[in-house]
Amino acid sequence: MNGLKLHHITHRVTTPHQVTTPHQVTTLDDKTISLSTTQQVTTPQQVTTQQKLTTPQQVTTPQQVTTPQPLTTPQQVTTPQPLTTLDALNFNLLAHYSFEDNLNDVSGNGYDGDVVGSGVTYTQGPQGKAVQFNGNSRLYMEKFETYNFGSEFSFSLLLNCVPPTTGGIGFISNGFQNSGTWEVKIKSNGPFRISVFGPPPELTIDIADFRFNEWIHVVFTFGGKNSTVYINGVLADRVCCADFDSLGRGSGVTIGAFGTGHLDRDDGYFYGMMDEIKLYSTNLTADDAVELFNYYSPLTP
Ligand SMILES: [Ca+2]
Repeated sequence: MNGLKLHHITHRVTTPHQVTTPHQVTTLDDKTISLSTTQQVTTPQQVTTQQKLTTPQQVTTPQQVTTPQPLTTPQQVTTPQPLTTLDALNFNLLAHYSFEDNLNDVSGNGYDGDVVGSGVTYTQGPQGKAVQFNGNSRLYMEKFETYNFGSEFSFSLLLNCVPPTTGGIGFISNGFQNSGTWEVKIKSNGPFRISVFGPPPELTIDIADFRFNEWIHVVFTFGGKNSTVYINGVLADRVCCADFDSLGRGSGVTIGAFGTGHLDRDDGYFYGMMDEIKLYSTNLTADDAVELFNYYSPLTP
């Protein structure tokens, strides 16, 4: 009985060994496969969303806007500060004729001139070229027909005048008496005269010792109540006291002969040269006259 019992025990021990091992191996393999697939799916989703969010934040435009802040333009603007007196006068410049082979108004205001007569020539003057008159032509600036000179105006010019043989000489004007408001002339056998025509008084300055055949600088200013003439920067004469405006009377500016209103009596053609004629809309001071003269000096070609 004991030997049979031993045989039964060995049979029960071997069978459980064969059944348990294959079940455990398969379940372990399934778990490892399923774990590896879930890791591969989750990682690319997290990486792509973070990269897309961070890149637009780094390319921020405010960082590029900060570059134009260190601009040093105000330092460059400070250079033209030292304005000379002539620069300041140019703000009130109506017209400027430099006669560099033409009759252009180089102030840019468009008061260009035309020749009336057989023509003028250009020759060497104190400032580049000068215009030369031969006694049969004048210049006319038509645009001044609509300009009102008002209570203040001035002009500056360089001239070299041949003495008159017969009749008078017209230098520059915007007409005579009822046809204009001011003129510069030499009457027949008379002095060098600058007049402003009011209703009916007129302010007249006569210069007795006028110098011919040499370059001189003349400044005339009108200030509503008085007129002043400077020759070569020195006060020549001053007259007062009127109280009128130099109203426009429809005439343009004539240079080199008598102006409108004179032509029916005597043309008064000018012989000689002129240069750097400037007309201003203000009443120039004595310092301005000196400054202009010094600028053009020496008055030699
Ligand atoms: Ca010139």
